[in-house]
Amino acid sequence: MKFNRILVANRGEIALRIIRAAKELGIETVSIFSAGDEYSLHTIFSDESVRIGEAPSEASYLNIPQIISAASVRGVDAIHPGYGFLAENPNFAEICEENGFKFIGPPARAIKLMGDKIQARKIAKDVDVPTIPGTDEPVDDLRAAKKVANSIGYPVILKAAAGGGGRGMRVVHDESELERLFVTAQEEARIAFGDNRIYIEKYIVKPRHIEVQILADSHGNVIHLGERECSIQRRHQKLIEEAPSPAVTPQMRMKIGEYAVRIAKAIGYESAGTVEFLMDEAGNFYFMEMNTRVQVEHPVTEMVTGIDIVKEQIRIAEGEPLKYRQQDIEIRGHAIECRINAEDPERDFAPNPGEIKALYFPGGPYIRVDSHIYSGYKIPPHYDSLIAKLIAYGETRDEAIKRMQRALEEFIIEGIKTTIPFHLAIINLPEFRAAKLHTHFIEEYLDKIKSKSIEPSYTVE
Ligand code: MV4
Repeated sequence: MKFNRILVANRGEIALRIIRAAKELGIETVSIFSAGDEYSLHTIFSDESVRIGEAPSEASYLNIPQIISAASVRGVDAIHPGYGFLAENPNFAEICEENGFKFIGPPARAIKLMGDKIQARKIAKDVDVPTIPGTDEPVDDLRAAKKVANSIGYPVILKAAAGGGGRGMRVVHDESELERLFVTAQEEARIAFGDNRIYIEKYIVKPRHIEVQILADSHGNVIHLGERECSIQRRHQKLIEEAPSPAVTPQMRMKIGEYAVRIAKAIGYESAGTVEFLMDEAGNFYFMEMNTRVQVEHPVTEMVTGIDIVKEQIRIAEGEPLKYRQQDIEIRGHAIECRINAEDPERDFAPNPGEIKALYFPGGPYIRVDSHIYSGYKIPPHYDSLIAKLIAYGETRDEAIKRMQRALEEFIIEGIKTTIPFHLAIINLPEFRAAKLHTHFIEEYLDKIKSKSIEPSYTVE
């Protein structure tokens, strides 16, 4: 069914991203906005907008009855959840469908399956995708935990079955630490997720985070668009992502691509999705989890494949078959994304909301800025601090880095602190240039990065 109009159940840069895709497809958009977002661009760029509640997310972007009622009143065919908020809430997906709105995302049962990390591990194992040595069932008590940990060998990691994205994890180095942490971990999981189930894996030291983008249509076609490397993160917030991974060869890409496709097929997946892997220092890949949404970092894949992932996602929801077959997919060049946050790196990345006093977006060849900010815009304090994604493309990684450097230098944001100086310092580190990346990179070089943090080149009086 072709869509005439869709509701965008999100805000910020991803709401704009979805509105742009819809416009190019000739689909009208209805946006929703909270009391804190009255002057937000997504309300202006959409064809219609509906005020949905007070500024706190619970009253607005998480308020399911209000969103459904806006969708009904404005007569939309479908709802796009973006990322965050309701994107991975299987109940929301179900409620959309029950009310006659196509959910532009995977089937509710796929979201539910992948939300249970023990279940997700089982599915991967069933289709012979390597998983990290560990338990296939929840570990009920300390006695069982000790037995498991001894058989896999320390260090181990305790993970909440209902966790994910780094929430509800504890690294354990020896038995005495396990004694101190196990029951606490169960308790924390119960409080955070209403589910105390814990499973245990061997802890992989200094891994790389590598994820594979997939597209699956409603006719059983599944393809992958290669991988992204997302190892540059801090406290489970990604800072820099790139495609392709400098550590992945074409042979490895084919292998992990097949793993990702196999998992998607096993659960009858539909829509855009991402299968996450850890790569150990020996170059082995292990399935970690699946993200059943479009991700923040999807643009780097768009740049190296030439495919508009959000447009494809909408077309898939319309029931259209994929425009591409696997053999049509070619990875060309290199793309890097820096996430620009309204945060002060000198104050432990404390959010730094406020008014943008002056703004200039970088440009020139092969630079993309996905952002909802403008000069005079007031960043509300209620939401996440991402204010722009800066994406640089080059024929080689080196060219992409050089473009990124000059684009970061051109970027003018006055009135608030941002992570731009921090990004400049990272991309200038010899270790980053040499692509010696791992998930503890920022931790390891934090002092060096801070001391080399590069203040803006240009200012506006
Ligand atoms: C791990 C791991 C090492 N060994 N599992 C963090 C996010 C969540 N998806 C799983 N995570 C990890 N799981 C085992 N067995 C290390 C991490 C991890 C990590 C993974 C990806 C990106 C950043 C990370 C930062 C710290 C820990």
